[in-house]
Amino acid sequence: MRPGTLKRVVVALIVLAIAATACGDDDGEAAATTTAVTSSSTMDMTSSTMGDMGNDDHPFEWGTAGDPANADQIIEIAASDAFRFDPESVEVHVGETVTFRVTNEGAIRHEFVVGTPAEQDDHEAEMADMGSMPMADETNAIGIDPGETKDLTLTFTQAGALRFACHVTGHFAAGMVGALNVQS
Ligand SMILES: [Cu+2]
Repeated sequence: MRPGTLKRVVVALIVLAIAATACGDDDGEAAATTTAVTSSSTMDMTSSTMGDMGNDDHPFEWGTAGDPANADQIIEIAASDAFRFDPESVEVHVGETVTFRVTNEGAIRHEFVVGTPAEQDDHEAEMADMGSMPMADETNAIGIDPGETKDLTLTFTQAGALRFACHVTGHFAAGMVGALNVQS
């Protein structure tokens, strides 16, 4: 057994033990699992990257998950292989619950991620670190397969200039980003 192997096995066992006790819904336990995973020497990720990814149960400064049954409006958006959304700009209001109904009209996978310009830049950097691994759906993000239509419902709590963007490798850089203006 090489010197590093035992440590790796021990870390793996700790990760398994913590994962087994985590129920999934509890934020604290989920965070503990994330921390344990990032301490493994077999993972080439920084803890800050994983920490940012574990926030899917938390509200954002600009909004939170919305109840589709209480949506004030449904906004239909098409994603295309030309790396564009149609429409490229939408407006909503503070206090509104909005369902974004996103249709992937292309032949490749796209994403619909809502956030501030800074959050979009951070997300793009994270995705670049992770290669082409598809992201899991989160409060503010969905992945849409070719031909699929998928809903994302958000309640907006703060006015501001948000963006919706696709972070499949190369798409954001190619301009697959739109404006989401939250009016007061
Ligand atoms: Cu895309």
